Amino acid sequence: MTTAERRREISEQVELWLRMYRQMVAIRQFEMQVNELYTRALMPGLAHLYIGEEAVAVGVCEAIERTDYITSTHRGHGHCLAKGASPNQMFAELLGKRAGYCKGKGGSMHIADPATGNLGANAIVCGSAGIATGAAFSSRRLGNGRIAVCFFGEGALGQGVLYEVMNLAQLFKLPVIYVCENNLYTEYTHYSETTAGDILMRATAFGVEAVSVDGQDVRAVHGVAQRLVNRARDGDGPGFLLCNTYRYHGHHVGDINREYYRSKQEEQTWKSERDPITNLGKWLVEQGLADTAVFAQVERELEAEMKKAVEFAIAAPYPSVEEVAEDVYA
Ligand SMILES: Cc1ncc(C[n+]2csc(CCOP(=O)(O)OP(=O)(O)O)c2C)c(N)n1
Repeated sequence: MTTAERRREISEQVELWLRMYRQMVAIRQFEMQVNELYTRALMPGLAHLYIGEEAVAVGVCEAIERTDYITSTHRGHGHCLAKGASPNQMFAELLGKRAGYCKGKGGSMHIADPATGNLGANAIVCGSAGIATGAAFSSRRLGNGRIAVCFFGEGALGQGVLYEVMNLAQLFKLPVIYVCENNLYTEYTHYSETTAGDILMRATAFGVEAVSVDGQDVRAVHGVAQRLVNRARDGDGPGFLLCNTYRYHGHHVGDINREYYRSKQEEQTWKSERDPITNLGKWLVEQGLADTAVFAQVERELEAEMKKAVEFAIAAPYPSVEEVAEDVYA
């Protein structure tokens, strides 16, 4: 490699890290606005915040193309944003407005965005494993080179469909990556009370390439995801990525008193020692690649952007009564 090529490679790397930093801040600022909307009773229903887990969606989505597919979960805002969804349309959907992704009829847990390859969130735990695997099957049949990423929480490890699809995916060498976000709790129960044995072995039993990564380290998530994505695209079959992470807020926005299932001390330790945004920032500064003023600026910009998107959604009209049954299939 020539010096010029090496320089270009380094500058592309730095660009990627700064982009990932920005994306994580965007997700956090979006979610902080969601919490605010809930607290001010402006949002119908509940939402499940992704704050604390940003490095997973961002690290993985930066390893795939816009044309690749993702499927998401009830805790899906981060996945949508990382794949390129518009905050205006997302907030509009959350507030039940016509400008939303599902014309206001789906809400937080049903956001889909075909333009960015997002096949949809799913309120059923593990509900999208079959959809992602089917998308990978169609990619293989059509030979279009696309891969599918299936995000799910560790609670989905208890669903049989996951093992049916991993079996088929490995037999057919499908280009699908199963991304398990282990944030330790399935609602209010620690995963060790519901999940026997070793999680990775559940995938390796089928011969699926399985890797565990620190889900608070976006560079690590991105690196491992890229390797699994490359081999899936090359026809080497599915991957399973276990991301060890943590949600800072409750299971949903209304889950305020959590001490009966986890301690304040535990929450504090994750926030102060393992925050994905702070730690990437620190590392960039230590490497001399950015200074703290840049981070403050990014935060200000994204806070303003998300507030503007909220204003857009609040001002947007509701769907009319005549269209209540339109686009509703079940
Ligand atoms: C099939 C099914 N069973 C139960 C529920 C109720 N439920 C909603 S979220 C949830 C916990 C999900 O935990 P996990 O998959 O670990 O995701 P996390 O909320 O931690 O991101 C449960 C049990 C559901 N939505 N679907």
